Amino acid sequence: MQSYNLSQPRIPDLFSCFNGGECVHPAFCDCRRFNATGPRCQMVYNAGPERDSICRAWGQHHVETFDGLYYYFSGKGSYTLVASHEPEGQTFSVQVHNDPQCGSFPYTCSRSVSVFFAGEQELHLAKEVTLGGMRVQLPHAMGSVRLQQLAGYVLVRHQSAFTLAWDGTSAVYIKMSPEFLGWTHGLCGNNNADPQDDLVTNYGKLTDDVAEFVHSWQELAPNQPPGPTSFSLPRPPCLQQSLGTMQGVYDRCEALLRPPFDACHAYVSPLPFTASCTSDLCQSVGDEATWCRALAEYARACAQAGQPLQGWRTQLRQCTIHCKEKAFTYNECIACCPASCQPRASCVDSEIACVDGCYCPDAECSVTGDIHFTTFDGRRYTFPATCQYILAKSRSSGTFTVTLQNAPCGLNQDGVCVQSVSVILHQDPRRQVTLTQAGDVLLFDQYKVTPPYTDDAFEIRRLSSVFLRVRTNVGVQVFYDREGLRLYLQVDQRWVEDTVGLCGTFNGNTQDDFLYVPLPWNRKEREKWAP
Ligand SMILES: [Ca+2]
Ligand SMILES: [Ca+2]
Repeated sequence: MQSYNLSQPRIPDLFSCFNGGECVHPAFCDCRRFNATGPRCQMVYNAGPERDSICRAWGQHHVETFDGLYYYFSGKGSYTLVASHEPEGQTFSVQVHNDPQCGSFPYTCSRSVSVFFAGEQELHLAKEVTLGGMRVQLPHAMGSVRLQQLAGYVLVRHQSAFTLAWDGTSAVYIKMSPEFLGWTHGLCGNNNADPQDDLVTNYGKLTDDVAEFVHSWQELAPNQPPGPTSFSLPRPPCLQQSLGTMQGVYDRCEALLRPPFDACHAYVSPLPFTASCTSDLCQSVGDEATWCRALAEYARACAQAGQPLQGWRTQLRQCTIHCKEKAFTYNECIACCPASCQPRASCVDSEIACVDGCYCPDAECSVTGDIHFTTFDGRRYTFPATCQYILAKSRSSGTFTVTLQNAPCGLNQDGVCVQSVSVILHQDPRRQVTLTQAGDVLLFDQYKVTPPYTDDAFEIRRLSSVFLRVRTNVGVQVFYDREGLRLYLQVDQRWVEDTVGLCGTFNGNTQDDFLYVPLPWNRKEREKWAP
């Protein structure tokens, strides 16, 4: 409960403490509200047992270290978030650049991140991605580093060191690979699983003074002239608030202590996020978008810990996200490494589980008329060749393959039509269904069946006088209208990042739909896919 006395006149610096702390004596902060610690309540430990050792820096002022120490930092410059001090092997560092002019709205201020790898040019993540000042198209590979776009995020994976996710505006998440246990320093701490020893300055001093610690990691921005860097005592964001205002701020941020957020309390502590939310609301005068964004940070931490709070935005209507692209839907947890990814070669030990954002729901690829294709991601093209092609298949497994046989058709045989479509599961000819333009439904490429037909792998039905549907038990279905020359192939979310063929790479990015020709294919298969 509150420790202040309502009958007393308000002392001007009641909120001269951080993180929900209240000044009860000129030299004493009561930090109990959010279990904060430090002389001015600058820190909150995240005791959640399932935190995934991710360092997070969001808004302009919030950092939670790899080991789970949250602190408010009021810096307006550039800072080293994480750097390795491994004696040998690759070295790298990640810097964050705050907005020196940031005023009321911490999530709309500018922010960017620089990643430096030994022997490489600066990789700069802002609204765009640049390498040595040149814009980079994603996906992109450079040495052992791979860059990828996923929903609104840019993912940077270093094969043996870390994965970094940048949300495009203010938040950056970094997860180190196990070999780096204890081998980092910077604002993200030393990554040794002990939250008590994270505030080590760049001159090796363990301190409990957040301001001294943060200042020691300040860097000159790449194009900033050298000069004196300011180092003033940080000012708590709620310093000037009235008691009544603070009651309202607490009440709104303590939404994180109630349903639906309580479903995650056992895994990730909500207290650092409740505390950071109050700072954000004091700074932004209670702005609703800021409030939603502050709550979203806890939801992200839960999703990253494998406990996504599905549907929290529908329960708090104000926080609903409307996707710009009509075909996309909002998803709390888009897998960074799909479950279908076998072998998990592209997924390193340091993988961040998932990110939130607008993404393609189950995807549909279509082939219509004179062989007009629309890929899973919505890219359109025409490809009127007559041959057999792979429409789509799992890139990493043989779980499904859908092939297409085109043939000349039309009055003068000058058009091209789908002659047949086949669905093959587990590369097993006994698990094959073929629909032909003549109207036949064939099993194993030879036995005719009449729909409705069901076995352990397929369900074949006539949906209308013209549409046939083949549904599989692996999240793939085909709709075929032989008279109307229409063919639709639907795959569900488990196939994100795991399709190739004429339907493209299902990953929300139309740019790479023609890029992948996976190497392990044998020649016979490759010829099927492209002439
Ligand atoms: Ca530590
Ligand atoms: Ca694609």
